[in-house]
Amino acid sequence: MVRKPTKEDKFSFGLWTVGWLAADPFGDTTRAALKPWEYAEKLAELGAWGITFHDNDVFPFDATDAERAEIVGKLKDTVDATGLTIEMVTTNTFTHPIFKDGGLTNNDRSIRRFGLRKILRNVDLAAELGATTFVMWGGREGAEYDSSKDLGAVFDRYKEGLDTVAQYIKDQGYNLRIGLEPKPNEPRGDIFLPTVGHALALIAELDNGDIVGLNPEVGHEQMAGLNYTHALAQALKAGKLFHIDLNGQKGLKYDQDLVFGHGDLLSAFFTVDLLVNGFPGGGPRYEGPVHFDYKPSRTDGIDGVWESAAANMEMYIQLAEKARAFRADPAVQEALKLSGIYELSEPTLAEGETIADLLADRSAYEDFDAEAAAARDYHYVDLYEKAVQHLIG
Ligand code: GLO
Ligand code: NI
Ligand code: NI
Ligand code: NI
Repeated sequence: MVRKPTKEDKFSFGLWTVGWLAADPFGDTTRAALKPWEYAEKLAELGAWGITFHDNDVFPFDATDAERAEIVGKLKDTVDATGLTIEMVTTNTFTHPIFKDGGLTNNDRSIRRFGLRKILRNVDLAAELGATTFVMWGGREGAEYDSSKDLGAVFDRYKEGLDTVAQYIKDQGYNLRIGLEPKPNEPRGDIFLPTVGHALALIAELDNGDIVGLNPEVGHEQMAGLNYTHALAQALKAGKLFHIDLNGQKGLKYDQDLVFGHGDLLSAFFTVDLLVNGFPGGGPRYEGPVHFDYKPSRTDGIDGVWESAAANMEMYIQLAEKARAFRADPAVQEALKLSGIYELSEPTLAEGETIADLLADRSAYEDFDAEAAAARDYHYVDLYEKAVQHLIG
């Protein structure tokens, strides 16, 4: 039996996850819609701590101010009554046909201005509801044809858009940070900012990059054939891991949004290992919410929605326990030493050593026995096997 989640676990879910009605490009919806607050209520019952949403998960695109206020009020009442936290708010700039060529990078300036206004309006709402992260997934910022865009102007407009939103947050004095969510493709043939690395590079060029970081998603990095845990590590070291989207993906295909751990389980184990244990040599830790961005299977009904929501949390709890046991195991600690894991924390040049000192150190090169060093056995397979044993044992 896996223990029940508590608020201390800081599990949160997008309302669009459990709220996905399972329409796909080839088929109609397979489930009926509940009200936003009904999803929230049930998530709280299952042990979630927080919820997140797009503006249009809660109220329609064309809602009047009065309708918007009424619906948001109802959700807020449920959130308060259940003790949930609205930790992140995000904007839908992808569903309505106006955004078919993107919001911030649309070729049509009037649509870029409309997109910005929709985002800023939602920044106000995020702040009002106490959210601390504002995710921006540029799903429609992309192209199918290389001739569709002035690719130079694309990055000027992307930066202008992000800087404008970040500047507005600062001007208003909101306690909000922006989390960019990279994705390589789907719904566009190619999406700009396809990976965590691309996003980090763009953030470094922003005027207001200090409050812009990342919201990396498991499946998105894996759709690019990349290692999610490595992406988290680099974002962490850059001080940019503001938020996470956990889910599951099986290889290079469409965005599956499976339950966390139901894709590459070993990769999920090492992701949780990094999140709960940090780097072996110390350093920045992720302290944010454990946020799930998955889709309940199209073949499940409403009971399956709740089973799958619970499965995400169960998976994380189990992997966290196993990852802690793995690091605490004396045999593993021995193996870590044998593999040289802790040696990597030692700077390659000694403290105060100059490049001239390095060049003068004959033991580092002239007298160095490269053949002997090359013969070192790192025992990485045995170390990995110990992790596998902890995972399945
Ligand atoms: C789609 C994305 C999407 C974002 C959401 C939050 O693949 O994962 O669900 O996470 O729009 O901004
Ligand atoms: Ni996604
Ligand atoms: Ni996904
Ligand atoms: Ni996501």
